[in-house]
Amino acid sequence: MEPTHTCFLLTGTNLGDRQSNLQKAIEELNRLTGRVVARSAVYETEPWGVTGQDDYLNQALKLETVLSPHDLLCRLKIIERRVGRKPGTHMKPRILDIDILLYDDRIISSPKLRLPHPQLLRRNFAIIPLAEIAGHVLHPIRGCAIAKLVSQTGDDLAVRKLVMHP
Ligand code: PH2
Ligand code: MG
Ligand code: MG
Repeated sequence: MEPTHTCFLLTGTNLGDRQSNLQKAIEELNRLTGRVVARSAVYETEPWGVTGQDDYLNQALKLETVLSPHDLLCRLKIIERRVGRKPGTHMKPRILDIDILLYDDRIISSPKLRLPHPQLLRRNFAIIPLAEIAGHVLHPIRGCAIAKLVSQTGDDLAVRKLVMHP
C-alpha cells in the first residue's frame, strides 16, 4: 500500500457559472487525484493583486491522495483544463484555478512548485477558507496554527461566506 498524504487545496473561479465550476472541480478531484474528505464553505472574495475583475468564489478542500506533490500538480492542471480553463490565464479571469496550499508538512522550493503556497499568509481569500477546515494544522515554516495566522495577513480585501439556500 502506498502511503496516503493529506493536502489542502484552494479552488477559485471568477468566470462562467462559478458554483458549478467549484462543484465540477470536486468531482474531478475525486476521479483523478484521491478523495476530497472535507470542504470549507464557499466564499465570495474581492480580487487580490489585480483590478477590474469580477469577484471570485473560493473554497478550501482537504484531499487524501497517494500522488506525489509534482504528480498532484500535474493532475490539477489537467482538471483545470477539463473544467474549461484556457491556457495563459495566470492572474486573469479564469474558470478554475486549483492551488496546493499545504501537502503534509512538506517544504518544497522547486521551479514548478513551492510549498507551503508562498502567498498563503498574505491572502485573506486563501487563509480564511483554509482556517475553517485546518485551523489546528501547523504551518510547516511558521510552526504556528493556521487559525492564529488569519489575523496577520495585512490584507484588507473582503471575504464573505456564502449562505446556501437549498
Ligand atoms: N487568484 C489569483 C489572483 N487573485 N483573488 C481572489 N479573490 N481569489 C483568487 O482565487 C485569486 C485572486 C491568482 O491565482
Ligand atoms: Mg492561484
Ligand atoms: Mg494556480
